[in-house]
Amino acid sequence: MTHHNESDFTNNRNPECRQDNIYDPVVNESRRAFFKTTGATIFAAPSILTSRKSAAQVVEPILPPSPPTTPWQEELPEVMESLQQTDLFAGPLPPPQGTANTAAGECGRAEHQRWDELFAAPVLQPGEADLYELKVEAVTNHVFHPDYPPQLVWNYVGRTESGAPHFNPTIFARYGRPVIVRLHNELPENHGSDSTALTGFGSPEISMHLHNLHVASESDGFPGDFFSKTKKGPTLGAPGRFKDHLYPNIYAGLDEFGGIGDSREALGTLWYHDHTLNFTAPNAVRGIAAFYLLFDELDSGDEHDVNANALRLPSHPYDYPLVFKDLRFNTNRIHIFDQFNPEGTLGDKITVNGKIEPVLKVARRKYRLRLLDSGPSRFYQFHLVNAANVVQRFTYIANDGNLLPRPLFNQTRIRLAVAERADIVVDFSQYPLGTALYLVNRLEQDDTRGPDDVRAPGRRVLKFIVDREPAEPDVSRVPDFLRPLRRPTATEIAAARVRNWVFTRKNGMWAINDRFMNANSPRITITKGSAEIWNLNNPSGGWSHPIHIHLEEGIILNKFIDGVAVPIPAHERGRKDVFVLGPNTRMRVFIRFRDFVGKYVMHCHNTIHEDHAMMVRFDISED
Ligand SMILES: [Cu+2]
Repeated sequence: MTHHNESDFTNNRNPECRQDNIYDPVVNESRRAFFKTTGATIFAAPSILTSRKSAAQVVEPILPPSPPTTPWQEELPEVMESLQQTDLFAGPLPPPQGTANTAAGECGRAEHQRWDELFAAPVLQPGEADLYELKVEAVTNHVFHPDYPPQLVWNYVGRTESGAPHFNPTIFARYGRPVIVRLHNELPENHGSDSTALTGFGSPEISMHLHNLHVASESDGFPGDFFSKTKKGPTLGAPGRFKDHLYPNIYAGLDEFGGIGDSREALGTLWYHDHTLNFTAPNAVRGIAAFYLLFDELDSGDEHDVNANALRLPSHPYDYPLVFKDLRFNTNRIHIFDQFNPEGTLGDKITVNGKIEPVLKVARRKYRLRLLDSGPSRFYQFHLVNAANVVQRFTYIANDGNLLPRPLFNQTRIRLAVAERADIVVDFSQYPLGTALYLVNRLEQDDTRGPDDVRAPGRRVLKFIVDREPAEPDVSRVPDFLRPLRRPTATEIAAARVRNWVFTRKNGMWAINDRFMNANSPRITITKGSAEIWNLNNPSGGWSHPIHIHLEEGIILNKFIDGVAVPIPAHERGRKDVFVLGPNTRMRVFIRFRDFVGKYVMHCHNTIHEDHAMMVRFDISED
């Protein structure tokens, strides 16, 4: 096999490429200083390595393993509460408006697109939207595990009904009903002044991305739109204490279909996380990430729904999101992360909803479990096993944000790359009370570049205990058809513009088409309403890149490994927002760019690759 692209890149000394590197002076003085002092090493690195596990590779420093923990000490809550709304008409700040309210302390975002279609006046009127308030805060007493001391995390913090803090709350939303989230940045401004400490990682400026909502650019959490009270990203008008995000909850296809768009484009399992330029990995691994679940007439979130169209999948509280994150702890049992190393820090402790080796007690009935790999860079292959490690079966109903056209019954494994999601339905009614089951990860991975082999029995990351009969009969179901899929026609495919995107290692960092991220100007501009075919190509044998495209989902038309067409796995045959490029893999993806204009990004969602420049800005324009 050849690696001509990477060889070409090695020899490329075009100075313009270097100017494209992302280390914007406005970002962070300490990080800039770091790259200034070590820049020679990084940019002159002579060896571009194309095969894994080569002795010549520069890899992350060898860290001792995280201190041991005794498993199954803590229980996850049996009910995952949703975030309470906040009455933004009653608070000290003025209500949301279309134009950024910089006089009231809002950062200088662009004007909300389509505001006049959604609302009656330039300032929101009562009852027009669901309103939420979140503060990003430093939380100093988080417990990952009882064997580890309480310690610092950063979270989205809302309030419960009683006024108690609600950490990384799940937001429930519904198509046709806009949501406005008022996001406050209350992180300590002087955080990270000790830039060399592995425990001082993270940058206290934030940009909130709701992955992968069909949303206007100014509410998308563009990486260059980060803000704090005194600092701002290069693409934002002014710093501020807060920012209003408008989530219209319309389906893609608004311009084409009218109403609230095309219901075939519905999304279900979304998550919001920090997306600050250069600092997504440290900020998200620090804990700034949570779920946003979106419902509509089909996926109505009510298993008792009498509407004949309703799917009646298992619903709250038996609809339960689970987020996985790999963390590394030092000998003092404190979470560490190396935000300066382009190899990042591979975690060896897998947290589930912020806890190491927790227990979830379940009733004897069906559950919808929504699994999310939030990175920073570990891939998983999950199996559900019993105490004797015998693999159990379940039904796979949704990949990424989307219900599959038809459920995949009798599944035994879930493979997840960073940012991928899988919704599965597990029927716990087949087990006697007292049964213990485990979610195990069988995918080996020993660096941040990508996964290795599958090995049984794997590592247990979550324990289920079937501990009670359901309070009422289980009326939920998994119908044979879930949501129809709009496939592109042959005419649309033939008419689509084709673009090639090549994802490679470059000078010790990560590039797209030989260039690094530049937040300040678009690499390409696309006309709103057009459709394109994107060739996503990972010519390396050494790395895996889960590629995420903002705003729109795509449909994989073809997949090639080593240039040979391979079947597209069943779970990748619906819509996708993460395209998992394994080694020597290329995909042709059909995408429509609809309804909104402005700046967006495509990037590797191995957040370490992303932060080290494997990201591209694309703009959508009116014509
Ligand atoms: Cu990558």
